[in-house]
Amino acid sequence: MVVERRRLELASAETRQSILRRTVDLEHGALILRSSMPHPGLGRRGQDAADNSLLKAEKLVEIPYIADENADEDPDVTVTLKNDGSIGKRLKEAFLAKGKAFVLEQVRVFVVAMAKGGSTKEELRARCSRRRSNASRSRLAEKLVRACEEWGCFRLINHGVSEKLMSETKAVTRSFLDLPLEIKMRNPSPVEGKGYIPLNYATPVFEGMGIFESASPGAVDDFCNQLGASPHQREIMFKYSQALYDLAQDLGAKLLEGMGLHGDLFNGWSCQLRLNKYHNTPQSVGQTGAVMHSDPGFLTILQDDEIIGGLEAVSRNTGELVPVDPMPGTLMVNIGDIAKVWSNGRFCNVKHRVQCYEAKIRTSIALFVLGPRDTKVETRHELVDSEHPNLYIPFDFEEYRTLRITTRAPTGGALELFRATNF
Ligand SMILES: O=C(O)CCC(=O)C(=O)O
Repeated sequence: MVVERRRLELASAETRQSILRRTVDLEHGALILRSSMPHPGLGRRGQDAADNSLLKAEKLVEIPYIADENADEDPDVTVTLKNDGSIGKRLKEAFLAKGKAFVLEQVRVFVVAMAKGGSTKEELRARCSRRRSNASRSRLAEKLVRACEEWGCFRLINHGVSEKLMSETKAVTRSFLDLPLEIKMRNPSPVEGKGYIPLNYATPVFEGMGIFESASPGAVDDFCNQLGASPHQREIMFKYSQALYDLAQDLGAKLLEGMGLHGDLFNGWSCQLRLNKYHNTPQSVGQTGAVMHSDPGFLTILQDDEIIGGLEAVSRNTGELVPVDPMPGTLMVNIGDIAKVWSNGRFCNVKHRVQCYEAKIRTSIALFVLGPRDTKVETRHELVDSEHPNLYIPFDFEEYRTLRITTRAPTGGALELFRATNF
């Protein structure tokens, strides 16, 4: 059986490690790295007229004669590209490193099947699509883990929360934060950071409200009662907190999968929804809206302002502060202190802050997945071995949260108090 030349179209992304444009596509399992650097032949952000950031190139892959008797060999393939510039060269290298094995495997499967009399077209198509969906699911899980390790933050696209619900929730958030002070004060703050925080000396441009245990029955209703919310506002807040909670559970499952672990993550954990408003004025431009911190919990799913930037994250590799540009319709994920403990130091509890870039109100909504309510925070035992001794002793999440405040250690320094001494 002779397999003829095949024409393949491969896509490659700009690989500049730019947090500005780092996205994880939850639906299609693709990690898209978008560059904000101009690229020859492309627009300002490496995008084409249709706003696509992926670079496509047409290739010709020539495969030598393959028959059932030599289907197990590793033949040389020739790759010819129309674009033989630097992008073409990288595509070619990427194909030879990753794509070749895949293509040859498909060819082998085909050859073996044909030697046995052949599969029907439908069988082949069904098998292909099953394999593609399994492979892309686990590739996505691995990419999520890598993003947690390398940056501790990433943007999600195709996350399943509708743009309509996102923008309705933003509108409700803005209307809540525009309420008179005496009404906002009804959102109590028994513990720092859990309820309403008015503008104050320490945070002169920041004000925020909170729904503690937002996934517990009645929590959203109680919050809405405090503010005298309308049925519409109530419905939106309820739907959004549910949608984000479900997304968090999904992320937890994918992180487990990416780490090769079983069980469940985040089931029965405390969550908190926060509504944030930054009163940016001409006088505050250049000042800090939210001081440098890491998030205390495992992860935060953030709907940042769709227009006004200001969020900045610290690169784990270089220590540089990198602006995180708004990207409407996406959700930002920040990995927190508890994830660092859980992963035995593998995940990065990203340090971040919010700066005032321009004199316009900035609004954001954050779902914090905090920590287990009834059990201790501890490292997954599968991630501990003689080469990776356990870095932390088990502790209560609330105890840790209090220590972070009392020791004034907003960037995770209080974790040192729970360091194991076994190394
Ligand atoms: O408002 C933002 O974009 C970020 C808020 C934040 O850092 C946080 O809630 O931890």
